[in-house]
Amino acid sequence: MDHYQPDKTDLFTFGLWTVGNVGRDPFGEAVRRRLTPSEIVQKLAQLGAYGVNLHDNDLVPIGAPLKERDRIVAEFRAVLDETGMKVAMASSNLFFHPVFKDGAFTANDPKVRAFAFQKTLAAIDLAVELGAATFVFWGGREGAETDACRDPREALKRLRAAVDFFCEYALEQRYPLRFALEAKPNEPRGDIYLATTGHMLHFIETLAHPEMVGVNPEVAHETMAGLSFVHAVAQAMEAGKLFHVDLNAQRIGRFDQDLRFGSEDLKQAFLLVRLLEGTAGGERYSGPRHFDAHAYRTEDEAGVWEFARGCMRTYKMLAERARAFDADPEVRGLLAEQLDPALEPLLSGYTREKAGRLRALALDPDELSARGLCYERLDQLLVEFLLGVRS
Ligand code: DIG
Ligand code: MN
Ligand code: MN
Repeated sequence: MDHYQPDKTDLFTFGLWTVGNVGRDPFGEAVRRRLTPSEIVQKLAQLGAYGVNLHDNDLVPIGAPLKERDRIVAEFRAVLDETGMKVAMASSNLFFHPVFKDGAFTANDPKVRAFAFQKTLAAIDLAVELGAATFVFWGGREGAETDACRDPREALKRLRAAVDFFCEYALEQRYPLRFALEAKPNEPRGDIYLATTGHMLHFIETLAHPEMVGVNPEVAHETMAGLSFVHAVAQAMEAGKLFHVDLNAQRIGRFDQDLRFGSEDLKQAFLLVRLLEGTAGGERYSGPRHFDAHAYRTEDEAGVWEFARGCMRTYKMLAERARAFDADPEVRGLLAEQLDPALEPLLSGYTREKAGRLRALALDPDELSARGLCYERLDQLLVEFLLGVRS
């Protein structure tokens, strides 16, 4: 019995652009043929995925006449129905066409911004028609190479105006849709506005409808910025804003590699899955596990499906390891020792009485500092569970 064979209950999703990646990069042409959306849906269904995600133009070519658009969508929906696959998330491609070379919502030319609004209205309609619950904004072109081109404060105002506009549109249309903002520090722009998930969490609080907007953090993007992805996701979860998540792998100090999930920093991938699955006792993330990643350029089509299988299997293996780790008596014992519940009530919710009791406590910093925390033993246990030498 293969315990790591995924099924729809795992909620694994892939963007059409991920397994559909043809291996083109800035220094080389495509190495694989383009798969059709129907082929992708059928193959992912066979592998045990729950659904797919798409940008408007992953399915409908930009500028396609309405009749052609409707035919393509009808054909796609038929394959979704035939396979039981869902469209979990959708987005608008506001980064590929040259018109967006100075940005989409933040471009200086209002006609370009108007085109981005027009395109996004249609993409939101498509998302709802396909049953997506989440619409992602990834502002790949919302940035600058020279900040002489516009005041970054103006760019933020334009971004806020756009997100507020589309929240109002969804409300007026009574669309059952939430929006998720995806941060990235740079690439393709020299610097991208709202560079990290932390920036996005603040920005959301400045919006007209913050309750409709969350974040879609991506492993590679926070790692590119040299940040802890686990901390970014934890902050989003604690704020009730983890509306979606992009899973992949990344080596720090490199371009956005979008590698197979778990193929680089296994310890951080373990800690991320432990956080998402809630095996240590905290809230469990209930949304789709989206692999925004692609196969190595070295791979043929068989290699692409190995890539997809590997993303899902590694996630399931890490989830099983995290469950074992957090169920281990020695691990639980070590974590319990850290929590002295007696003083907790004093350490929040100011009252004059609490302040008085805190002042009266006899606390010897030298004595406190002498205590060892046993984190070496705890982390060694993590490593041994991760390596499978403890179960
Ligand atoms: C890049 O990481 C971005 C785009 O691929 C897409 O808009 C978004 C959705 O996952 N991720
Ligand atoms: Mn990426
Ligand atoms: Mn992404």
